[in-house]
Amino acid sequence: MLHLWGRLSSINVRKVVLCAQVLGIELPRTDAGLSHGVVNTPEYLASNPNGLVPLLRDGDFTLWESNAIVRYLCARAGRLYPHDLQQRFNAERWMDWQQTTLNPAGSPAFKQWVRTPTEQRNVQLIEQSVAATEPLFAMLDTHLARQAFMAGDARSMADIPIACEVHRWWGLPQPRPPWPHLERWYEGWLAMPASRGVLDLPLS
Ligand SMILES: N[C@@H](CCC(=O)N[C@@H](CS)C(=O)NCC(=O)O)C(=O)O
Repeated sequence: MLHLWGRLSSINVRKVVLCAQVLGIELPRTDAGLSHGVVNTPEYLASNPNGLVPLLRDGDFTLWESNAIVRYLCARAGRLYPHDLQQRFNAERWMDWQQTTLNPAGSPAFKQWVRTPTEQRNVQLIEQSVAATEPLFAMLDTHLARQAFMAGDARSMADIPIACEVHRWWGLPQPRPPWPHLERWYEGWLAMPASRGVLDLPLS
């Protein structure tokens, strides 16, 4: 019944695929967005008027916004979705932070390094993006020095979008400071078979 639309080169699609794999959910996927098209068809726009990916269908129900989809899949599976109200909102808070703070900080460097031809690359934009992003990863490193996972002692839905951000940042051809606690947490992700096909993908 479940189906996903979106190209795997999108961080927002990768989040959903990683989530499904961690939950052990079968999630057939149709490539959509950029060169794949689909997102501007009337049928697609009827379900997602933003014309963006990802889009999830579950029977008659459709859902867009990647972190909402991650929440939905976890709640539907009854896993990685904290039952305790305060624990749940602890996780929610990190997901909102990823979307509103970490992602906008790191996106320009990603777009310049990966999606911009060398001769058009804007080094200043990369430097600004690095300057905005490194303090955020340092903050995550401090956070993960105190606890094993983003929202406490157990992996939760909050770890998924952040893992995809780390995957994208680590894939850029630039040096980064040592963040040992963040590295430890991310190595835990890479050791999970469920991360394969997502966190080992080259950026594109
Ligand atoms: N806030 C939205 C952002 C969705 C978004 O911007 N998706 C991008 C890919 S990361 C997109 O659809 N780009 C146009 C395209 O692929 O055609 C979400 O998290 O789902």
